[in-house]
Amino acid sequence: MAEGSSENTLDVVIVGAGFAGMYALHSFRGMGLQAKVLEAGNDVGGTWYWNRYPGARCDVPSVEYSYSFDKDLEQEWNWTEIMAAQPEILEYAGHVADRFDLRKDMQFQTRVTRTIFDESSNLWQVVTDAGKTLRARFCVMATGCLSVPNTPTIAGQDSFAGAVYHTGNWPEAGVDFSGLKVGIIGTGSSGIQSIPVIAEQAAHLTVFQRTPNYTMPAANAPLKPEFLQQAKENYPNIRAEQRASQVGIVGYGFGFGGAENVEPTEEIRNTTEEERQRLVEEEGFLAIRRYADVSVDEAANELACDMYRTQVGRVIQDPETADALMPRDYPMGCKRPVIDTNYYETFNRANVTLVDLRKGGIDRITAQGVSTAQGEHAFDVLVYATGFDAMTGALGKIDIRGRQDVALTDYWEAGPRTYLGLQVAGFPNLFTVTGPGSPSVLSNMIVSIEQHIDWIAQCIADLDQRGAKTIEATSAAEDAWIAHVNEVAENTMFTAQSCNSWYLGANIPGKPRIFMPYVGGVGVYREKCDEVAKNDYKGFLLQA
Ligand code: FAD
Ligand code: N01
Repeated sequence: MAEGSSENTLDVVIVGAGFAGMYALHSFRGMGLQAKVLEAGNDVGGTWYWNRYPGARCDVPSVEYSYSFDKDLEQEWNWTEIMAAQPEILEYAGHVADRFDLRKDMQFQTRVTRTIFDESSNLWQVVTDAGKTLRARFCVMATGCLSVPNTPTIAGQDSFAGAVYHTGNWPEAGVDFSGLKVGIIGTGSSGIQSIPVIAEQAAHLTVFQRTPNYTMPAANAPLKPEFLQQAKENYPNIRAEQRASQVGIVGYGFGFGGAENVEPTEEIRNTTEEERQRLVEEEGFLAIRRYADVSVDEAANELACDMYRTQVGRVIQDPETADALMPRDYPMGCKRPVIDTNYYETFNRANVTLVDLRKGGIDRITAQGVSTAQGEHAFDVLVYATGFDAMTGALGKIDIRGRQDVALTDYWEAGPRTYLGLQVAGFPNLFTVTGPGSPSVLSNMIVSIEQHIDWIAQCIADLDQRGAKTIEATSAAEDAWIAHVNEVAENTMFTAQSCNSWYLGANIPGKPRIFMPYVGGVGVYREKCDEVAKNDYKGFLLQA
């Protein structure tokens, strides 16, 4: 249908069919609203649909990384591992879609390219890559925080003769690495999860590492049936605790075969060198978990980093490789925490080579492989594990126009501006699920997704009840919220001078250096959002 021609006006268009879009559709339909989901992929699942790389897995206990909105769903789904692998999570998403008949209001293989707020009708016009336009009172961006893979620009990259993959856009059919020589660029979470699994299959794996990471052993294991049963019986308490917690995780499950959930209570500054060394020998990396000051004090953090490097040296047999794998010059905890299965052990394998790009970076990609200042590396397959244009990437790819045709990308030129991470001034009736300025990626995201969708659903119900047509954040409320978001992030490891994380946009050349998520905590944030709603949507302008 051509732009401008009419189709029934919907109440809500939802962009994205990940966990956010799925729950949004279920909620809005349940309120009697006409809602439709547009999704670029072929099916539901979002992150878990796209990230099918070997080793992809959740790092939140399965019983906690799951929807809470339906008690029967909670009881009928049986997680098999403490932390579920990608296929199981995708199966869960599919099960939810079937159970609530979600696909009938979803349109797949449809990318939203533009959304324009029409001030005369107070409707959003949502334009797809097929040139069709849908109209809706509300537009909910459930486009994901980690849904735009980042492939760095490297000279010659189109000349590589073999197959090229990105962990964030893995083929549905999978990849068989048997007998192949593989090169992988990147040692973030995706690299750290996939490297051990690819190494087991490939003839040879060359790892190109620019920055060594801090990663803790995952200690994943099958879920014991009696534990799962206990969790099911205890779900009301688990959910209540999650919602009131800092990051939406209560650690349920880590004591049942996985690493025990240790509350950091000790001060590393009060320890001696001998004591720290003894603990590393006894407990390895996990010894560090007991110290509370590591996350708030850079000097304390550096002591923990020393313990960490000692343990890397204990695990890695070759001293040069060990040295290359030791993170230096930035604090532990400034980036998204990583947990792994056999990551360091993998570098003791004869078929794995580590290329430390700190000793000479990538010059170019050639037909045969990668050419670095240290020499040539040839392989059959190249894998980019180079991350995402996080938090703002998916929104930035859509031409979003608010009042007076202002483009969101222009409004956000100096960094994202939101009120509560939910709305942007000048963009009425547009909601960003887990947007910048909310706990989002610092939390168990299903908890944060449910909280946002519940809030948006209640907001729409309240607007309808009052006969209000539009809701939009005021600039003053937005300014005050941004100031608060910045204030709570100050003096944390996240904003340390030496930190270069995707939370700060530092992985994307030219992206403004702004700490994007809200570090105040899931529980505190929920209270703030509820308070705003209760106080007549304080900080929002409602118009009839
Ligand atoms: P997504 O799942 O990203 O879904 C967004 C969807 O929107 C995508 O399907 C995308 O195709 C679609 N979309 C985007 N733009 C458009 C457009 N213009 N038009 C149409 N469709 C569009 N979080 C945790 O809490 N715990 C974890 O352990 C964890 N592990 C992770 C592991 C990996 C490998 C990754 C990449 C992320 C992980 N996350 C984890 C974060 C994860 O993204 C969230 O937990 C959650 O799945 C996000 O759901 P979502 O629906 O908000 O977004
Ligand atoms: O991406 P990343 P990711 N040359 O940005 C390197 C979630 N997730 O996909 O650090 C050479 O962390 C880059 O190097 P450097 C989770 O939230 C969760 O791994 O910039 N190297 C880095 O090593 C996570 O944080 C799980 O120096 C280049 C890597 O690529 C987020 O997704 C699993 C380069 C990118 O690391 C993103 O993780 C997977 C270049 N030009 C993902 N450009 C769980 O376990 C980039 N790199 C829950």
